[in-house]
Amino acid sequence: MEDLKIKKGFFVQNSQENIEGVYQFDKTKLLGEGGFGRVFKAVHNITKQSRAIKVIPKSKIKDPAKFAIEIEILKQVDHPNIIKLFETFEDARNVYLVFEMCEGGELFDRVVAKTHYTESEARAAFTDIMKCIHYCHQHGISHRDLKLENFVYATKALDSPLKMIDFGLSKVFKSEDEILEENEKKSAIAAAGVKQRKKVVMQTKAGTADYMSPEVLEGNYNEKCDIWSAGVILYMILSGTPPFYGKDDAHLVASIKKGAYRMTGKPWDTISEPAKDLIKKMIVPQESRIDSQAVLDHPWMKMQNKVDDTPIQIDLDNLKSFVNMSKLKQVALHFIASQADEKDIDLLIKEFNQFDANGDGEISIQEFKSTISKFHKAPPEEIERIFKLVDSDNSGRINYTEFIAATMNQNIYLREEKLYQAFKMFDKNNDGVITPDEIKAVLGSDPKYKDQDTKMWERIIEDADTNKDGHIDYDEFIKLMGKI
Ligand code: PIT
Repeated sequence: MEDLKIKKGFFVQNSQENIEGVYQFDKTKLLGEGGFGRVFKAVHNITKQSRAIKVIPKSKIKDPAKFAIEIEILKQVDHPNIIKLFETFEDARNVYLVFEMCEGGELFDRVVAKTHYTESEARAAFTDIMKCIHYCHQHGISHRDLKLENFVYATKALDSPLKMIDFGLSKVFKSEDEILEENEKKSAIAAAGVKQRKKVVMQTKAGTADYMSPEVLEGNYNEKCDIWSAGVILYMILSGTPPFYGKDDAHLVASIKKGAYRMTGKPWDTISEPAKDLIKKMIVPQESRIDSQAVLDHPWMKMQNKVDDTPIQIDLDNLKSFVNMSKLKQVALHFIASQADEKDIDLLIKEFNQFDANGDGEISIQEFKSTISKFHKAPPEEIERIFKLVDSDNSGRINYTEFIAATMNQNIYLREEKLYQAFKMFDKNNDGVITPDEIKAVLGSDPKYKDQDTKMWERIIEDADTNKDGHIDYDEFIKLMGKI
């Protein structure tokens, strides 16, 4: 059971229920409109939580296999700066994707409203952007359609985090096995102090012309195309104007292929040299373009934004108690963490970022040890043991949802509606009890567990099944969750 993996994607369920019975749509609040569907604001009838729901007419789904990739990517990505997909619905006419509601509007609109950002405002926004690009590239995903419109602010606050949306054109350029293999190689190489690089070629024309790299226009490119687009975004945030333009598409394409852009005159003469240097290393031909790690390591990115960043005390006790919880409780906490509202966990997100020194959206054992040791005198073996247990999917790194699950405190997860939702997520047939088969339906969706014998699922139930009748009723579930 130690090796049972918990992945955030397990909890993104596809429902055949009538969506109108679950969510009240606010058709006056159109949040976005893409080639593939429209995004509306909606409210959950019972919990009253706001959601952003993308409605995709089935008639628009030309290539079901490609569409399935988008959903699969959205289910798997787990990063504080990437929009969260909660659940999906399907009826005769449409597919519905239920996302977290970001109230802060598009990055595009804030840039336009301000004409352009100051360097430190730009750095804050661009750091969020690069963190999710780096995370995607590390996980073998390229977005391929990066533009200002594809980033929305989580809240209306000035220091709100940005979230990446719309993976409609994204592509997996590496399989999970390749990534695992590469991670192993990387650790070996890191130990030897050498960096290595791989080459993967993608071959479709994708994206919006303004942000498109010349090699995308030619149709022969790799994930570096995202770095070009990010360079165009940085150029636009800092100056308020696009680097390439043309009176029509043909002229725009010609301007991109030529690759010349202006960085003199207003407002460029007041913009720092490091900022210009970074752009020059991003908007260049593919062969000499830097990668996401090098962008994050660039001197301009390292210039301090805020001086009042007082560290948050890390509470080792929360982590310790998570480690000792029964598997079922851990799974339920993962579910609640995966569905949590940003405002309930804002402090935990800050804590997560404090651990994640290199900003790749995951906590490595080195990052974990060095952060913990700033606050606690725990022996290294103890810290390592805790790390391994919090890393529920055994990826060797603690990801975002794992961290939130392990550090959330009871006044978040012991709320009646959270517990009820978690119970309902397991209780597929709505008969008021959770059975081993239902546990299997949630956790066994990973092909790895397809052939697991039923014993494993029974054992998960056993701990919480106080009256030993072979299943868990709501009372037993509540007791389990309340136990420390
Ligand atoms: C929000 C707020 C908002 C837009 C969205 C979500 C859009 C999300 C989205 C759109 C897509 C997609 C994935 C996510 O493929 O203003 O909370 O087209």
